[in-house]
Amino acid sequence: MSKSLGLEAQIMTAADAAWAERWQFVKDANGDGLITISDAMGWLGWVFFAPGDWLLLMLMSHAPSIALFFEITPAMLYGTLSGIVSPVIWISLLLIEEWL
Ligand SMILES: [Ca+2]
Repeated sequence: MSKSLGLEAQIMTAADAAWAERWQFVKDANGDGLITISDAMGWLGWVFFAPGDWLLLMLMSHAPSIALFFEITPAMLYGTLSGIVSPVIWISLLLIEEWL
């Protein structure tokens, strides 16, 4: 097995684990043991980053060679790239919905 194929398998395995964790909604977003208004930013972040995180996870799971080329890892969920991609997708979805 070449090094590239081994890395692709690793990123796919990591993406599977990250996928399960990413789509689990946790009410106590800040982990302080209470559900309060302080968790609201976590809830908003969970929704806001969803499209970008979905795209990153799909690349890691289904196109690992592309994910490796762009150095995309599960650590990038909720990160800068997802923060750039997510609003573009949200705005596109809103525009598409408006045109329909
Ligand atoms: Ca909390």
